Amino acid sequence: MSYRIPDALIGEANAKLVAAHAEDYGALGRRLERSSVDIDAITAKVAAFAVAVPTWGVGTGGTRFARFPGPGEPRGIFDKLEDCATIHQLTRATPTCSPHFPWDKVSDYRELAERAKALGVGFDAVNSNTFQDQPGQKLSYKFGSLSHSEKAVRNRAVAHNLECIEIGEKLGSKALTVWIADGSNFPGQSNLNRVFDWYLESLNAIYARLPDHWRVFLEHKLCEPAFYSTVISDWGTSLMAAEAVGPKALCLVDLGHHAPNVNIEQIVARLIRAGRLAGFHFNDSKYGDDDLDTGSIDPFRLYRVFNELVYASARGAPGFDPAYMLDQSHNVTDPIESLMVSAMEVQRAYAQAFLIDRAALEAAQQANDVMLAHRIFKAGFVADVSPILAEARRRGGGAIDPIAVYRASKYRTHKAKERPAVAGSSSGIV
Ligand code: LRH
Ligand code: MN
Repeated sequence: MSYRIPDALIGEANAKLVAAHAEDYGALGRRLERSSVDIDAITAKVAAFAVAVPTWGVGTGGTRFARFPGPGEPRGIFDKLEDCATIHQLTRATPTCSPHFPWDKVSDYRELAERAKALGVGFDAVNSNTFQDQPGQKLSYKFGSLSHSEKAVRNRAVAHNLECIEIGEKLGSKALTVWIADGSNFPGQSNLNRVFDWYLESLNAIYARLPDHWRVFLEHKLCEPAFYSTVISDWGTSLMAAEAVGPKALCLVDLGHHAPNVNIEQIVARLIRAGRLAGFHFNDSKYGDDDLDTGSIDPFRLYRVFNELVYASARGAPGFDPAYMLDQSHNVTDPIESLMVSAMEVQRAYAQAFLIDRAALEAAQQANDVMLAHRIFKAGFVADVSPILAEARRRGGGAIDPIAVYRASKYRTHKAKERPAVAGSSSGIV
């Protein structure tokens, strides 16, 4: 029988913390009341907020230089599901995971769906992979996939995406995320126009087979692994493609996929206005697609993004129904701890965005009272909403302090015993 953290351990730990927590929650509640903000209303919003865990993120990540796997590494999707369930058990913020194929390929998807159900984890968007060749693959993706110059390779890439949809249907997923590495490293290597036409031809073939109520998420990325041109390099190209194939095609924003200092919240505002915001791959970065923990480098940026999301939801923006997912690589931390903290940081930005007095902000913006507008805008970011996040967890049966309970459970030590290290095992990317 594989080890699960006993819920009693959460109860015992919460019992020791609840008095101090109640005091903090009460104090924050009284403070917010003075600005006619109902703390319980925000706690309810946070409790209903969910962000999906990337299955490829629960194993230790690495770089092209090295990967330093830790004890109890997940050996495959069944172990990954256990770890995803543990993250949700303690945070109550991550009821679904986002799988990646063929990394999470199994022979019996009904068995996988049943195991996930038993663990209380659902499946969010499925991710296709036409950026790596599989062992023995003849039609290589070296020079591209959905935009490859050879029809046979494009067809192979389309077929893989259709297979991902079939798998997703068995798992109860409702969306396909398509990120392609296609691009070039030399000026002149590829025809920048024709590759986009080929991509659209392939995307149309995938779109034609998208089940009802499914959506396809197009993920743009500035560069890497291609370093001169990338076929779907920015939100504008992604939006052109989405509008070219149909209303079920939407644009997914991976925070790390932009040039440094790009104003991502404005891109989010434009995609919301176009009714084409698919959702997010949350992470953080300082230089490139660093895939660092969400909120670890620039939590104010995350807050500015959530301001656009809470504002869109408040005004009932048409077609606004984004999917929230994490997409990170954990090279030096326990991936479970990083994913728990990152899920809570996403919730933090969400809760803080509700503390903006939107009527006062509107008036200050209208009056061009710059400093007043900025201070009203930033008021949410400087508020410590930790008691709200803890209360949402506590009410959901989670831990007031998930990291403390996780460490007290010795979950990783248990898994190290259950999961003998597999030489050459990988978390996915490396
Ligand atoms: C590409 C990306 C994409 C995934 C991959 C694991 O950089 O963000 O979302 O397929 O990481
Ligand atoms: Mn991503």
